[in-house]
Amino acid sequence: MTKRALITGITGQDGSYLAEFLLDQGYEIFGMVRRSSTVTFERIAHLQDRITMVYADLLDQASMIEVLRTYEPDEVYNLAAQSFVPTSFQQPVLTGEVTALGVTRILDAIRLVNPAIRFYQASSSEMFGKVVEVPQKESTPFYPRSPYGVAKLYGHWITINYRESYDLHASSGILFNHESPRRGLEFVTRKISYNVARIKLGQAKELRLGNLEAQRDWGFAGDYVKAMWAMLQQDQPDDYVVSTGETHSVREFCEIAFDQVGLDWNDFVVVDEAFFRPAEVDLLIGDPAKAQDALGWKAETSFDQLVRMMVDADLDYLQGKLKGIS
Ligand code: NAP
Ligand code: G4F
Repeated sequence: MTKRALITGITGQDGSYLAEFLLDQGYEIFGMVRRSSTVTFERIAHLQDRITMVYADLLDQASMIEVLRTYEPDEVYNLAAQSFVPTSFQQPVLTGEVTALGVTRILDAIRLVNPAIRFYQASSSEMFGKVVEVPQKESTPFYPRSPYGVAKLYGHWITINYRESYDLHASSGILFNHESPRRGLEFVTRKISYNVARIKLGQAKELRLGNLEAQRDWGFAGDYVKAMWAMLQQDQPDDYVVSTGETHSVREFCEIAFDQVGLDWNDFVVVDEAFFRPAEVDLLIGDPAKAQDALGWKAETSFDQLVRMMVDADLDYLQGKLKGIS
């Protein structure tokens, strides 16, 4: 029988890759979108005729109960969130409502409508924050450093709580940073690749960034959505770190990105205090051993490939050869 999946956050980076992957697996896809005065479907424009769009909002529990009743999914992937760390410092309450309490709203909707639905929660390496162990694994204690990280930690624990209290098949993927040509323009990787392309094409003269020494375990989003799916195919729900096992600095990202277009990053990058955060996460590096052993999952795209892919895609995008990534 055809499996039915509901994806919240389908208009986001991960939602678009997960929808592609699940369609390839033969799923029927319901994409949860919120009302907007402009169209937000750019990342999924190429899939729109193969997806059923359903209107609901993580802030509105009744809308989610209605969606579950009407479309009867077998699996729910909760990717929706206020996901940008700096915005979480500016809008901490909204971030808590969406990114933290939104998870309870959807879990409770599942409990009420059909507890047999399998649930994926998009947890985050931001929960490790000021890391107390290197590398970070499933058992590493959490120490979030932003309202976003705190909200994700709530979402993580409420998922575990509903699993233990109501026997839901609810799993969390503790995903480390993952990027792609479809990454939002405000995140550092895409900000770099997009502006490198603009500089190469003569559309910009400099690139203003914050902390160049921050280190992240960066992978490719297209690889990571496969781990989400694999978690829901297991007999038992669980939590998994999903990462490459390597870490690189923002500076290294710049070096490779400018190298891809034959330029020296030192000539264009300007450090600007405006992009520093009230509290920083200095170093993230995940240990993906559990995901590798239990799910058979492994990151397939190297850091170098990722950076160069993003720069090339932005060059194409700015020259009108590629759509759907802004
Ligand atoms: P993203 O591109 O920012 O997408 C976020 C999605 O959430 C968008 O579709 C957005 O819809 C939707 N959304 C926001 N508020 C909503 C609300 N109130 N009701 C319904 N939908 C709402 O994020 P992403 O990079 O794809 O990440 C997917 C998930 O993984 C997020 O939960 C993120 O926090 C988490 N995560 C991401 C990473 C990473 O490195 N990418 C790592 C760990 C965890 P609109 O298009 O309408 O704004
Ligand atoms: O790209 P970022 O904004 O991502 P961040 O804060 O690591 O969060 C992302 O990854 C999390 C997983 O760990 C997700 F849960 C979350 O939703 C999001 O997807 O910043 C990365 C690093 C930071 O240390 C930041 O201080 O880059 C540094 N940075 C330096 N200059 C900058 C800039 N970040 C941004 N956004 N813009 C800059 O100009």
